[in-house]
Amino acid sequence: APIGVFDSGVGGLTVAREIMRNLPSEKIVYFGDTARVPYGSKSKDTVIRYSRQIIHFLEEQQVKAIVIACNTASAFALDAVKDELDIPVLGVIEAGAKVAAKETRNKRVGVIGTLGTVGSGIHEAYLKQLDPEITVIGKACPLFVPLVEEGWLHDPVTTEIVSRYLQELKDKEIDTLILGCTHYPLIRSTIREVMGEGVRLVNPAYETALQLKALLAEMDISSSGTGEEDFPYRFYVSDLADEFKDFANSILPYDVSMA
Ligand code: DGN
Repeated sequence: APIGVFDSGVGGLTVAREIMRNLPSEKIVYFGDTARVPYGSKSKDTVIRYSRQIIHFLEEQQVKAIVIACNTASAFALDAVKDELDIPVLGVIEAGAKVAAKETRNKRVGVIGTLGTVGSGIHEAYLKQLDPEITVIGKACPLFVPLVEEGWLHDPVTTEIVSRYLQELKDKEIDTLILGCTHYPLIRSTIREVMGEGVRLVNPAYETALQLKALLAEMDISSSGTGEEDFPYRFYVSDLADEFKDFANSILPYDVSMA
């Protein structure tokens, strides 16, 4: 059975991509809610409602586990939905928080994400649980998503905006930064340049793929991957399939076709 992955739109492809790389035997059914993106500026109740609908769709696709690739949906909906399901469901917050807690030396961790994610305080809750001495400095960076979707990954305008948002985190001397939004790994090099080499960048997409791998192994539901299917990935969206496909083709090493 495949892994179900969903996101508010295209961004979750950074999570799907890490699952493809790190769990190459697994099939994936991806759902991008392109008709209702962004989730980052919507209320908790609305994001829970949307997430339930998508989870229902993924269950109909007979998935064996679900990854909520969207940080905002993970922050708002994971707790609400996880006990309603018979299959395991992972968000992207926990794995990133765990690695950040382990990596920080000065116990000053920065978190960047949408307004919804940063406002939820969920990273702080996880991090404090892991180590009460950690100080969490959150900063919502709402302009990053449109910059990435515009394809301005290496652009002076992006560097300027990244510098403006992240100055506060530099001033507060964080040594670890969680990239708490699906799109941010795609501007990682600009964030790295602005923050400097001394700051450890945590990519929750990658950490969640590793967590998923461990979970599947532990539950003994990993796929052995017979390789009989030439393209084990299916993509669904709620709108704008052509735009989704263009974005997917720009970041995945496959020619994506839509279901
Ligand atoms: N996928 C969202 C997230 O990771 O928070 C970003 C896009 C959005 O809904 N604003």
